Amino acid sequence: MTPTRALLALSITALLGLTACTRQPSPDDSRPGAPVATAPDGETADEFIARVNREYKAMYPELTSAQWLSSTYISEDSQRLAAKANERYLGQLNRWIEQAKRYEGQQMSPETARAIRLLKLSTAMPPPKDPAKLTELTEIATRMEGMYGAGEVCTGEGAARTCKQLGDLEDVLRSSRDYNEQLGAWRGWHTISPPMRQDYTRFVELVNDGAQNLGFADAGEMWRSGYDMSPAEIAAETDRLWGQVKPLYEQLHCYTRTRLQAEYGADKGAAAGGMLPAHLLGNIWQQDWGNIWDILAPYPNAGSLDITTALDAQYQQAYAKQIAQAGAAVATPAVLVEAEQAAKLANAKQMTERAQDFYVSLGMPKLPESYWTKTQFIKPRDRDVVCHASAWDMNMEGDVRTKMCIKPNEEDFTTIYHELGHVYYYLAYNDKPPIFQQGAHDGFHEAIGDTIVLAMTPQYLQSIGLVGEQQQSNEALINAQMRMALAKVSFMPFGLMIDRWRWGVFDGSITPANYNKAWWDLKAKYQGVAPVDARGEQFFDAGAKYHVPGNTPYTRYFLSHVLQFQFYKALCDASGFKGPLYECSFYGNKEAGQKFQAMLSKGASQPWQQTLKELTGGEKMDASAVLEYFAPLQTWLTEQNEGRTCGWQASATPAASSVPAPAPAPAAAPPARSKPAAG
Ligand code: X8Z
Ligand code: ZN
Repeated sequence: MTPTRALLALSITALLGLTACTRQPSPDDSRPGAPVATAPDGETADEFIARVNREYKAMYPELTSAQWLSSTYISEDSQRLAAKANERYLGQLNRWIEQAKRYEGQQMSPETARAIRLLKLSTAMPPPKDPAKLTELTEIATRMEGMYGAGEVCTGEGAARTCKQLGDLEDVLRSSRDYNEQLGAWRGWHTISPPMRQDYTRFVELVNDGAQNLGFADAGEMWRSGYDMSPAEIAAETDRLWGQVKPLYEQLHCYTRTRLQAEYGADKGAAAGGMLPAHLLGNIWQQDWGNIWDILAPYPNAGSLDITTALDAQYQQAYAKQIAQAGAAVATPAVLVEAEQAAKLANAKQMTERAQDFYVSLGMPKLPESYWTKTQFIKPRDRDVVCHASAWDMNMEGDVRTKMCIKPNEEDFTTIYHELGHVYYYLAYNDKPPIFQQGAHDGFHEAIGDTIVLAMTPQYLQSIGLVGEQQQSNEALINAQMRMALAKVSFMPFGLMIDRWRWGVFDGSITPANYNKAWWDLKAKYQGVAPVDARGEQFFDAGAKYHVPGNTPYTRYFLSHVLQFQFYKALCDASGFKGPLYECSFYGNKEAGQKFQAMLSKGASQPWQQTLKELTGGEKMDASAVLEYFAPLQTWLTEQNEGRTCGWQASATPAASSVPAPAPAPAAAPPARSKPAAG
C-alpha cells in the first residue's frame, strides 16, 4: 500500500497530525506552516493553494509518524495517537475544503483548479463534519486495521494452546498439499473478521456522510471520481478492460481446474458449478496462484524457475554464518533464536539490495541511508505489527521507508520490487507541490514496481544467480509465461471484484444483511472461485482481506495490472529492444530509465492521459499489451483445453446457511472500546 500523500489513500488513512498538544491553530501561531484558523481576507485562489501546500507539508510528518508507530507497534496507546492524528488531519482537510468554496466559479489557473479538485479527493476516508462522528470514524478505522494486524487463530487449551498468525497460515497454503490442512488454514484466517462486521457497517455510514458533505452521492462515487473522467466512465473502462482479458483468464481457469482435479480427485479438485475451491489455490484470497506451481507447472522437466528454493538457500547460508559467529555459545535456545532473527534480517536486506540494484541500473539513485536504518524488513518477535507490505514517505523530503515481514520466497521477493516502485515514485516527485505528490492516478502508483517485475525475465534471474542455466525451448517459454500468468492474469478478476463489492456496499445496493452473500456472488462471477461449504452472514469474509478493514481502494490494482504491461512495452521500445515482448528486459538500460523517471517526476501535476501519452504515445488504458505478452501461453492453453468444457456456473455457490447477519447496532450507540491488541 502506499501512503500516497494527498491520497493518503492507503490506510495510512490520510492522517496528518498537528502538534502534540491540542490547542487550536490560530492566525498568530508562529510555527512555520501551522494552519490558520480562517483564511486571510483577499487571499487569491493561487495564494490559497500555495498556503494549503505549505500547511499540508508542515503537518504531514506528525501524521505519518503516528501511523507508522501504530502499524509497527500495535497497542492501545499507539492506536489512540494514530486515531487522534488522523482526526486532526481530517478536521483540517474539512476546513481547507470549506475555504476553497470561496473560489467556486471564479477564474483561476488550470493548475490551481486541478489542485483544488485533488484536494477534495485527497482522502479515501471522507470525513463527516460533525466532530463526534469524525472521532468515531477515526477510532473505528484505526481499530479495524489493528484487529487485522493482530489477527490470530488459536487452538487448544492451557499449555497445549497454540496460535497462528496470518504468515503462518499463508505458509500452510503455500506448502501443504493436504486438502483438509489447507481448508483448516483458510477457514482459520476467516475467523478474524466477523468481529469487524459491526464496525465496518458503521464505517460505511460515516464515510458516506463525509462523501455526501463533499457533494458526492456516496463514498464509492467519490473513489471513482479520481480518474480525470466521470465516475461512470471509469466504471465502464474497467468493464471494457476486463472484457479484453477475460478470454485469457477463462483458459487459465479451465487448465487450473483440470490440474486440481488430477491432484485432488474430480470431486475435491473442483467446487460447485465447476468453480475453483477457494482453499486450494495457494493463497488465502485466490489472488495469486504462483504458490501451486508444483501442481500447475506445464513442463516440470524443462528447467526450473524455482527462486524460492534459491532464496531459502541464501537464508540458510546467512543462518549458518550467524551460528558460526556465535561460536561456542551456540547451544542455548536464546542464542539460536537470536541467530535466526539476525539471519532473517540479513537475508531480507540482501533481497532488498537486489531490488534496489535494478532501479540503480536504470540510472536512479541509491536509496538514502535512512531508508536502511528506519525500514521494517522483518516481523519483530516482541509485538504485533501490520505485516501487509507498504511503502511510506514520511516527510516529503527523503525519509522513505518500507514496512514488510519479508520471508525468503518468490512472492515476497517480487513484492519488494513492487514497494520500491512506490518509494522511487515518492523520491521522483518530492520537488512538486505537495498536492501533486501522488501518482498520475492511483493505478500508476501500483504499476511502477510491477513494471520492473515484468522485466525480471529468466535471463535476469539467471544473471543474479537465482536460477540456473536456462533452456531455449518452447517448453521453457511456456513455463516462464505460466509463472508470470499465475501472478498477473489470475489477479485481474480479483482486482476488479473487491471494489465491485465496495461500490455496492457504499451505494446501498449491498446491505449488511447481504454482505457475505454478495461477496461470494462476486467471487463466483468474476473469479469462478467458490468456498466448499456455505458462508452465511455469520461470517464477514471481505474483512479478511487487508484492504477492506484498511480502507484502501482496490480498483488501482486492477488498473495497474493493465498499465504495467503498457509501461513495460514502452520501456522495452525505449531501450531499443526488437524481439517478442515477453523476452524483453530493460535491466541496465539508461534510456528506459530516463523515460520512466520523467514520468515519475510528473506526479499528479497533469491529467494522467497526458502522462501516459508522454510515455507510451497513447492516451487510453488498454490491455492489448497484456494479450501480446501472453500470446504463446494463450495458444498453448487453448490447445490444452481442447475438448474440455470450460467456464463455470456462478449461481452454484453453496447456499448461505440460514444463520442471519448479526443485528445491527443502534445507530446512536457509542463505538465499542478498542481491545488492546498488544501490551
Ligand atoms: O497491497 C498490495 C501491495 C501494497 S500496495 C503489497 N498489493 C495488493 C494486495 O496485496 O492485495 C499488491 C498487489 C495487490
Ligand atoms: Zn502497492
